[in-house]
Amino acid sequence: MKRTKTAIEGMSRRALFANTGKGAVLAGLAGAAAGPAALLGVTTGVATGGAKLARASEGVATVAPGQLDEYYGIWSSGQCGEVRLFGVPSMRELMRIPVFNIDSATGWGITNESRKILTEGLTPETKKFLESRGGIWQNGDAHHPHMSFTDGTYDGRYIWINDKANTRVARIRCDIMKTDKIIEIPNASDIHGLRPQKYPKTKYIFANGEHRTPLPNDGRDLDKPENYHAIFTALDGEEMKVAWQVIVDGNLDNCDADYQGRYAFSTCYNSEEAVNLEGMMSKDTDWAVIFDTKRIEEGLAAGDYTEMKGVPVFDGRHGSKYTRYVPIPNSPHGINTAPDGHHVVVNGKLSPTVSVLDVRKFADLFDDKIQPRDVVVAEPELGLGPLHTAFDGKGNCFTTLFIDSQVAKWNIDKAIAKFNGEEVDPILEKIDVHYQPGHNHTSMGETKDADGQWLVSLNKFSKDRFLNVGPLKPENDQLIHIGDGGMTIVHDGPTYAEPHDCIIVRADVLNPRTNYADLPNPPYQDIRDLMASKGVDYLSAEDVIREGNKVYVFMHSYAPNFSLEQFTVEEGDEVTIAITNIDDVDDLTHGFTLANYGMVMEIPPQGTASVTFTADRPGVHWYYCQWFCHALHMEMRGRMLVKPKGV
Ligand code: CUK
Ligand code: CUA
Repeated sequence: MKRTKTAIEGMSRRALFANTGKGAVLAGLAGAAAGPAALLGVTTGVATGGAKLARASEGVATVAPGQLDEYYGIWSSGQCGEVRLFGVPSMRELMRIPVFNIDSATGWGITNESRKILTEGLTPETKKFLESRGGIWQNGDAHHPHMSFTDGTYDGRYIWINDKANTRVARIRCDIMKTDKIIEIPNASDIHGLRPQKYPKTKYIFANGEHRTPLPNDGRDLDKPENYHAIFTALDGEEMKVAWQVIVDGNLDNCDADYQGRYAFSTCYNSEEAVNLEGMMSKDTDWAVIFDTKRIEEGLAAGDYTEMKGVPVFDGRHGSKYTRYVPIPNSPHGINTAPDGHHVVVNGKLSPTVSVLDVRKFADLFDDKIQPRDVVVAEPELGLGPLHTAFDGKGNCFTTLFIDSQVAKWNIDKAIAKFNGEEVDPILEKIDVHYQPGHNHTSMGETKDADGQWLVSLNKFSKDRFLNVGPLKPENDQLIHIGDGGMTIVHDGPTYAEPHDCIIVRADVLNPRTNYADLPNPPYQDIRDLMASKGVDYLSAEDVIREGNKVYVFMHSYAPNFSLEQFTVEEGDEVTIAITNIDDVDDLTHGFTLANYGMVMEIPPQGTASVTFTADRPGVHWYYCQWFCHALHMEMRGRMLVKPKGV
């Protein structure tokens, strides 16, 4: 196949030489030579090793058609509200998982099963607020997807993600890759940073309430910012219930946890507690706040808390025994624990520095044997706008520099040596990224199994990197090879708004099912129970059951048929349609779209899905399968006949 050389390929080579100097380029290529098979072995149509290397550095796909990736990338999507699965290193988008959004393909937000998940965890106030607004939130802002841990590494059970827009935390079960729980966090306003406990097995999910509001936020203290508070939440990730909360000083931004299972920590900006930009930037320092979960659990047992909306809330403001505040230069943003298990990198944002904390000093800090700044063991100056840091598991860090549009690679030990007065430069290399990076992530880099192979830089701007698609441009997620020797950009990946964050998980960690047969805790349990209570077998259902003005339409589907070709209801009936897909062929999903009624659902292999609506439009309404399933897929349809009232 003839391939046209693209502008990107032409550019990146030049950019590489221009930015890093010849030595670094050669070193980079040497690094690629030692790289994994994914980079070298499967690039198609290139005969010699030298040519492969050159092309790998020029941005060609690195996983051939039909080949599988070595890693799953689990991407957030910002204001799209969903989670996306990528293959790494190919950067192919594999799937989207609706979470906080309404999804037109799967009927997420429309089916009974998804609406239950979207509503059951809301507070009574929010439920009431949404009564006249369709019953569910129509949007979300999903930033931080993180997987469950066992012993400091991913265990493939769950993914949790925050919703900044409507103060929620959701959980995705990894056996079917679907959202199974969503809860609203009471007392907090806008959940931002989120991380699971890493050790011994994820119990708490730590979630930062970013914005400061009155507590409770019920109309009191409207314009008295001095009475506003931000709140930190630990929720039980298994139960999906809030375990406890802590009121803090300042705005909470991002958070992380240690590898020992005791401390969590968050960046705080706006220590000024101002309500406008000027005020928020007036001081030179903000802080990182450290939470001692053991002390908090002791406080819980001792009843040393106030209950607010059914949740134990601790006062963790300055002077509390449950927290410590470590001064950090101006408006820190990301906070990342290194795979060495001891160092925590706090990214300066408005300061060109990152501050490295040593968790081994936290016990002394809580015992007041040392001062807060004594836990800072290094503070290298890296460049302008450090936002987030990733790790290679070999003592090196990769920090995004938003303003400089670069990633800086630096060494922790060297940074510590420099902090202690030695004449060393901790910065090993810098690479241009395109453009303005936010989060970045290394393969398995947020676990003790960080393997130092790949780095993804999630860039906020793409500018001229892709064909012009109008004023709204995609973001640009760049794949960078980081094997020994140097960083090399190997792929540009446009993404739709706005993946803040991702994790890169070894493929063997995740083993999703291919169908819903004998699924534990299935989302459709309620509807199957309802069918059984009416004497209907979901596998052979073809029943229309009327109870007053409620009509139950139970079907099964098998390509290319619905078991009911038609059914009749009366105008004003409350209709519940449930369909089980009995096909047991791999990858055979059916759908149900009820035209001009706004009803749609995904009917997964050997799963059941249901919708309920009022049949308030008389006439003939076709329903059809919207998932291409068979040569006669277009014919997979039927009619709902709605008799006008009084006829
Ligand atoms: S935040 Cu967006 S770049 Cu929400 Cu993790 Cu840093
Ligand atoms: Cu079933 Cu298309």
